[in-house]
Amino acid sequence: MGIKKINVGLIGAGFMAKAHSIAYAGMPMFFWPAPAIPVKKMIVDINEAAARDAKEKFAFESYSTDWHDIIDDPDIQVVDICTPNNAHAEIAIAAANAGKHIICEKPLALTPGQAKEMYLAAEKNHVRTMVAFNYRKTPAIQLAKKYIDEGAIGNILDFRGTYLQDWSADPASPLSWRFQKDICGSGALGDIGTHVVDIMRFLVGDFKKVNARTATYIKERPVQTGLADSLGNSRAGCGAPKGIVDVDDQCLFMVECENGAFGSIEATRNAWGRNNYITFEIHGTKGSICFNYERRDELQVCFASDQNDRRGFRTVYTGPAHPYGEGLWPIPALGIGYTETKIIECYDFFQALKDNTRALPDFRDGYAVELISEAVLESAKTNSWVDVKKI
Ligand code: SOE
Repeated sequence: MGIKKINVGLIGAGFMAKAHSIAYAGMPMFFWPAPAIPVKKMIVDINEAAARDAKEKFAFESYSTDWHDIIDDPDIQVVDICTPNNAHAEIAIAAANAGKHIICEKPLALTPGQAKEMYLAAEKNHVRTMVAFNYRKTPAIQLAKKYIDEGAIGNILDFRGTYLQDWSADPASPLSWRFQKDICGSGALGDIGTHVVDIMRFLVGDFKKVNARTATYIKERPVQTGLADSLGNSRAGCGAPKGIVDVDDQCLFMVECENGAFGSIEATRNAWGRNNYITFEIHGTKGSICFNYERRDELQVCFASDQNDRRGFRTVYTGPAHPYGEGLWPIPALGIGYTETKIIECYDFFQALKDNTRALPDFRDGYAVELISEAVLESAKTNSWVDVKKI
């Protein structure tokens, strides 16, 4: 059919490499004719055994322990960064300077300064970018966006969002890179809070100011043995000496948007019993929308225009009639998973390359989120409202 093949080099062989590799393989199977056929050329990890294993497991053509091999390979057009956060900037800037398109895991960088350099390098070299805030790709969240854009819930008054997990609630769970500021930048805020920030920016609009509290409840943890991030497996840290946690375990903040809407966002990885509890509720002048990722096929909506003896929340199960539905499954509620969000992300990225348009959310959005994170941390430190800097 003459569909273009685009070669991908992926850096970092952990959990995200698995998600992205499945997406490269699955995207053309869902969205046909595909905007491109991604070809898994090379996977890199500093741990040779992990790189070798990942090549076989995720079906790459080759592997290396040096990410420069991807940058230097003229046959690779897309660089996919799935490393811990502290490596994003250097790799992305090198990739942009080599003229390669980039998809980078979130949060984009350790600081707004780094994010700005990444964004500017991409602009200068005219390469396309995407930051992997995949949850906004959930069809139910895209449907929420459609209803909002159509005016179905009127002007947005407020947004209340959470991202709650419990994998770090056990003090015996190990000190992975996600608790070390020089590697991750911030804790619950950067790791998961930024997903909700991205969703709120997508659905409600730009942030004007924030007022935040952060806390670190577990101040030291057993140093992790082994390289792979074990995401809270307390056996991985068993008996090891302890190291300092220098990032937030929890953050909670109020938001005022440029358009006047208010919001609140809460993120923690210490909420026993909560697994991947991304929720939001949006109230508008003509209706409300509710979402819970743990029931991600469903969108709860209430329209004020409904006759008042039957007004209330109704459940819409996403399916073929909804965003991306033509490519996904033929019957509503067959089930959208984490994989599907990554497949849609991959589809949007390659579609943008084909159309030569922005692949949203891109490095500009990632930079905007970094400016918000900076304001949140500053607000928590100074105990005051802080204006979010403009790009
Ligand atoms: C750990 O909190 C984590 O893997 C996040 O880093 C991801 O962004 C989230 O999707 C799942 O949880």
